[in-house]
Amino acid sequence: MADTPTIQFDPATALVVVDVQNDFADPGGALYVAGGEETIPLVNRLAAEAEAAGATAVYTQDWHPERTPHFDTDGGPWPVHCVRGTWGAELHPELDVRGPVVRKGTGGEDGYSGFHARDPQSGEEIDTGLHALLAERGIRRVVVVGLARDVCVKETAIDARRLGYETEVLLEGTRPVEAEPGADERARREMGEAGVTLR
Ligand code: VGL
Ligand code: ZN
Repeated sequence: MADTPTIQFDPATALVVVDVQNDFADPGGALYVAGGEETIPLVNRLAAEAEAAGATAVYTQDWHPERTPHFDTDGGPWPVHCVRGTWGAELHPELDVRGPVVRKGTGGEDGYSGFHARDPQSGEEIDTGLHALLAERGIRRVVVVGLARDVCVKETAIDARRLGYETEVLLEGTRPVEAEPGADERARREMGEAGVTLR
């Protein structure tokens, strides 16, 4: 990984590690993202560097009820995954957790972004508390890694930008799920258009 870009961490920067959970990062997971586990050594290295520099590392966790319109069993787009309290919802055992964990999708809403969820029925926006947590620590810049690049990483990065954070996605620390062909390319374009820096 000699060509991995270095990230300069400082106390106003947060490393946001999105959904590195068994269902996404273990080949036996319900919504396995190809190569998801390969991101873990890099993510762990970045988290250690962040900690050493006085930066914050935060971890999001997809945390769904058993039944939700997010799942194909109830008319949604995804196979059942990250059901709260199950093995699939646990953070991957090789992930070093060096900061707070923020759960999303907890009330049956879609919860793609680490910052907000949207109720698929009412359209209501639900705050996860991540923005307040970062604001409290004086964070101005966010570096996003994790899974999946074209779903939750994308939504989290675009939301961070919208909330005024300087936002970077380190592509090597992410993998796409590509539920539809072209989703990853589209996601990269959308992130770029939103002002997210892709490295
Ligand atoms: C995700 C699909 C459904 C993700 C979460 O973490 O990217 N993707 N729920
Ligand atoms: Zn989900």
